[in-house]
Amino acid sequence: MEKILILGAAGQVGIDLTEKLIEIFGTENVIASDLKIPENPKCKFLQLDALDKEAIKEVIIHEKITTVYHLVAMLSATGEKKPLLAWKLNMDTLFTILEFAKEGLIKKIFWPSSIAIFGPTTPKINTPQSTIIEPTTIYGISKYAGELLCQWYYQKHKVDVRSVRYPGLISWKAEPGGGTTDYAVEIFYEALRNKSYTCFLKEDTRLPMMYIDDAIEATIRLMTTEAETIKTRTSYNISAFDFTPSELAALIKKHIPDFQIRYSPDFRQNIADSWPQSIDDTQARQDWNWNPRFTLEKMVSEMLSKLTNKLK
Ligand code: AKB
Repeated sequence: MEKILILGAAGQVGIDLTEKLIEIFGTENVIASDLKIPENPKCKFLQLDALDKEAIKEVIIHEKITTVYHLVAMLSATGEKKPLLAWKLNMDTLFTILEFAKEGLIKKIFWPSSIAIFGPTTPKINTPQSTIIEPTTIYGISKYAGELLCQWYYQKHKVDVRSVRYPGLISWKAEPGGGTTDYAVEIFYEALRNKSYTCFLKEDTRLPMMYIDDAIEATIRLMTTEAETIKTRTSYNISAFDFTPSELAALIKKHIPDFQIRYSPDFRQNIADSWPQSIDDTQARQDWNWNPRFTLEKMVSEMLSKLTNKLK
């Protein structure tokens, strides 16, 4: 039986992923950790700083951890404001976990990459798995360096590290923080609370996005597949749908007719303009049967109904 440690369990992916892992592996086999203490931890929770190598090592040994889900990262927008800290947090923590696997302390690692690895020279429509990759944000640079590190540890040291490139993720249990795609979550809160939203991206900025349930499904599917079927040891493209702020607003208006959107683009516009508009995920579909379940329309209905309950 696997014994799992989640680093970054209180973040946007961590909250939903922890619940799913408990459902699959049982409460006794999952340990959640973060700097931030969650309100209602659903399993054993440890307050851990991902930069504290010794503390993590102790937990891994003491709890006989076999698998680490390493979700800690500083995202694109905050990373541009704190580049040195973003690099340190994103790279040092990955090195730590990869080294533990190399030493034989753990058997398997999940580490997410992002569409942020792509840059202005990448083909923007149906961006292929392998293509020109010249990211222009610190976050994107750190994620691409991380992908190559993962591949290096796999090839040189047989470390079983697996990864997907998340697009913008849309979730209702946890709010994202510090990303460029965060508007696609904020808009739902503001639509329900104030019937209006001022978007920090231009109305026609198209980005690849995914509902959180599909992101969790992709993560679990990749992590539970046979090691031999995983042909890509950098990170897999995964895709669900893409939209612009004005298209999303039009869909929200179908449910909330007096909803209004305004646009006031800020520094995040440049970041968004450097990223793809849509992603080709053929390889993930072929290698481990990836297939998203949520369409854009289904995601909008689900977000509005879940958040309506949450905000009551
Ligand atoms: C961000 O906007 O920085 C993230 C991402 C696309 O990885 N959501």
